[in-house]
Amino acid sequence: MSSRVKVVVTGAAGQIAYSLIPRLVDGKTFGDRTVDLCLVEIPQVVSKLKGLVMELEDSYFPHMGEVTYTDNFEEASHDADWFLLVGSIPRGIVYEGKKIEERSDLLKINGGIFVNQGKAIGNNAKDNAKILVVGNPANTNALIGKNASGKDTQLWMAMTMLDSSRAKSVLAKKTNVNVDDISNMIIWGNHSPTMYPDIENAIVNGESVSSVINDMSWVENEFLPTVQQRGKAVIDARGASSATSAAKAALDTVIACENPTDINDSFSAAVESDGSYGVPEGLICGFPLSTDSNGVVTIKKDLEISDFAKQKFQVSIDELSSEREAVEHLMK
Ligand code: NAX
Repeated sequence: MSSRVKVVVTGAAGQIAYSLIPRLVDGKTFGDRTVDLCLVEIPQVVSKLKGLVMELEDSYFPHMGEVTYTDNFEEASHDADWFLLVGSIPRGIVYEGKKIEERSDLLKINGGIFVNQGKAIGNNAKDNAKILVVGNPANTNALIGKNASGKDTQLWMAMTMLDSSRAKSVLAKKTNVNVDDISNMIIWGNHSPTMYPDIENAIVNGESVSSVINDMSWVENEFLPTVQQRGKAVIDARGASSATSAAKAALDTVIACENPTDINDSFSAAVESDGSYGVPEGLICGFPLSTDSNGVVTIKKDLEISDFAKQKFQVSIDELSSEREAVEHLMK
């Protein structure tokens, strides 16, 4: 493994990035490696990044390497190892006079960005680059980007780690344990309210969480809606979408991809379906993932899914298929 890693972050002047960027260079996410940062913004706000770079310089990060900023993604993408694609228009803001609440509006506005970014990554980044799409609609943005990249050796992911962390938090409270005692918390499907957080495969101190809780009515009426609607609940409460928790989840995804996964555990992100678990090939879908000692990330295949879970998961698969249809014109 090289002693340096180059990380490109888009949406670098946004609220998630403000929490995310310093922690990329704090020596925890990439360990002892020197982290070169390339921060990307749209032309209207790129100059603000001067202030962020000043703050980074003032923060004393011994693992921080070269830090640059630009509004030219193509230029930024050269030889990069990691891309954290945060930049997009979030739900809840007013854009051209309309409050953006619907996924269809987000798809329209954000989809186009990912064609150009995908092409640049395919042409210029490292062959084994890893790309985490955070900007919503994350799964379909990743689908568009991956398709445009034309390179299968790079790993495209959409972030579902925040959903998994939210689910762990609810289950830890319910079973009166620490969040760290909950493992194998899988988010199947889309990063949207149709996602299926899988309580039956989740484990608390070696036992299935659903058998410890043993209350399917609580699962249906409390657990699932709480996790599925948490993003909206945060927007309603703070008047802005989740930021510091989203940043932490992005860092946790990077760490999960950079370090081998425990044999009894998995981590959550959406990746391209190879047909596993009956998901149509090519969809970027939330699966249980595992990283090996060479940093190769694969879908864990040996998990049982109950009929209850299959039914819920199918709703999310159908949503992903219809999102793919909606962006077919961007997939040429
Ligand atoms: P902000 O509006 O604070 O920041 C977004 C930034 O992206 C802005 O500064 C904007 O100028 C920049 N940007 C837009 N287009 C760009 C482009 N083409 N290249 C570079 N930069 C670009 O939003 P923030 O709260 O940081 O959220 C960012 C995205 O994360 C949103 O799409 C949001 O919906 C999504 N989220 C995804 C989550 C997930 O779990 N996958 C959870 C949190 C969040 O809702």
